[in-house]
Amino acid sequence: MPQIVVYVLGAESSGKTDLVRQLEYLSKGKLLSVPTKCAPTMGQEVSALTVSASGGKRATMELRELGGSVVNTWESFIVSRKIKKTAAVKTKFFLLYVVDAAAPHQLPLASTVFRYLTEGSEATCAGWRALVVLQKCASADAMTQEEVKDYFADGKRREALCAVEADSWNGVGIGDVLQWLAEAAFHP
Ligand SMILES: Nc1nc2c(ncn2[C@@H]2O[C@H](COP(=O)(O)OP(=O)(O)OP(=O)(O)O)[C@@H](O)[C@H]2O)c(=O)[nH]1
Ligand SMILES: [Mg+2]
Repeated sequence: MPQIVVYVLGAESSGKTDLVRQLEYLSKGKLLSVPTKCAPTMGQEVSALTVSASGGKRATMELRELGGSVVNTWESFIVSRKIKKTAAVKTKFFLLYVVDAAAPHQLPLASTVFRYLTEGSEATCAGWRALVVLQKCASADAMTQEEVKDYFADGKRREALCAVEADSWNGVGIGDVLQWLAEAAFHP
């Protein structure tokens, strides 16, 4: 089984830490049912998540959230983790890109950074499986995934772009994110 590293990126206050907490809870069969307070992530937070796939298969992955306030240093964090790859153990990298569905004003910057990190063969996250997580989807006037997808990719990339609506305050879509991670983990 290859080593799996999942980067959780997104603008400040988009809901990354809250999402990670709910993923950890749901992976243990529980769900947080009250809103929680999270301190802003200063730098990087690393945790482990175990996901289950069909047939009883399980995979443990390393989750790395980078705070939105250090967006200027995301690349150097990622590059230093990529350098740690050893020839003996294959490492797969995935990206959970969290977007605040209730903050349309953040969309231009959020999508520009996503494209910068993922588009083109030289991009830092080129070739990674990526899921755009539209967080806080139960908020009033939340944007839908169809409304935001055009910002994040064009043409064939747009058609292939995976996105999910989620709300970590009530658990909506958290199971879908876990399922996406499990499928990605066991995809050849
Ligand atoms: N309405 C709503 N608010 C949420 C949800 N998830 C998180 N929040 C709130 O959004 C704020 C920011 O959440 P965080 O998880 O700390 O955001 P973050 O993306 O980790 O922020 P940084 O670490 O600073 O980059 C907090 O006040 C959360 O309680 C959600 O599903 N719905
Ligand atoms: Mg955080």
